Amino acid sequence: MPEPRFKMDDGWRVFHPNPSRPDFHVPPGSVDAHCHVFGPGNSFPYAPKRKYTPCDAPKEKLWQLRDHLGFARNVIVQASCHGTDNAALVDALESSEGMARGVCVLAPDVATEELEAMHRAGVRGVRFNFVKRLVDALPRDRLLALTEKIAPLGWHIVIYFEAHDLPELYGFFASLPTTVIVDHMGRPDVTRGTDAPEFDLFVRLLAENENIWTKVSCPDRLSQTGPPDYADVVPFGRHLVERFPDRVLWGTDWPHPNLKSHMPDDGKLVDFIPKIATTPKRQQQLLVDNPMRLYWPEEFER
Ligand code: 0GY
Repeated sequence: MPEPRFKMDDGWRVFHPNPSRPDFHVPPGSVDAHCHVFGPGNSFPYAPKRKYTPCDAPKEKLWQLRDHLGFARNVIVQASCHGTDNAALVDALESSEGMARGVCVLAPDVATEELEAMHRAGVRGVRFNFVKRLVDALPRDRLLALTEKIAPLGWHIVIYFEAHDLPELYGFFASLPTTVIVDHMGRPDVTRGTDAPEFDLFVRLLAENENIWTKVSCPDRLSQTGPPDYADVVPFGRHLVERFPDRVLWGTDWPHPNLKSHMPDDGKLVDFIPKIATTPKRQQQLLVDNPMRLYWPEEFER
């Protein structure tokens, strides 16, 4: 074994070594629409400007988890520790036999040929990250220039921000011309309830902009009451699934970067799904129809 080139941060929590098998059986063809691959760092070095150094979380482990949880497909999102070098992502997509799609992160000067190569590998979106502890966000004019670059490919935009930053970002998000997916329900403060002004503003963002979707993911990041039930997050997820049933996605967020409180058992995260998508119809929309329509439209016939 070669010496590891990177040492994970002190206190970094490694993904669950042995997740339980979920009680909830996901529908056939389900998509885990938010997960990551990290490295391995010796083959795919972490970015010099990263804000954290994770444990390696290679594609083979992701495929094992997919099969263990009963999922069929993945959408892999480029994480900030890899910066704008999407090589690990592309490598995973290329070895997925068409069963994974990707969301990349782009430098403003990305070449058209590079975008086209990523498209061939299965990339279908770009992520704009506004979470200050993770990245120094690009100025808006550069992000808008990127939206023009991706337009010919029909890609969408994934946005990641925290609820307290939404008032300032609202107008920018509403102006985006593509389908837009908001990560992790816009990261509400769940101690404040679903009728708090911040969550209300987030719901308004979706109500007023039919091109904006959200991932009802990451109860483990948002919860104060904690595992295994994440009970305080249920009303938020359920509200969004009921109000916007054809604009919601779900993902494990494996390997769960930067979690400090605990490392979730991925099987228990799957058992969270029927609490927020309470009927077979809603589960089919959340786990199959919506992600297939967005990421595999050529295979989606409904
Ligand atoms: C997530 C959440 C986080 C990390 C990243 O790109 C990233 O590094 O997205 C986080 O720390 O909240 O979606 O993986």
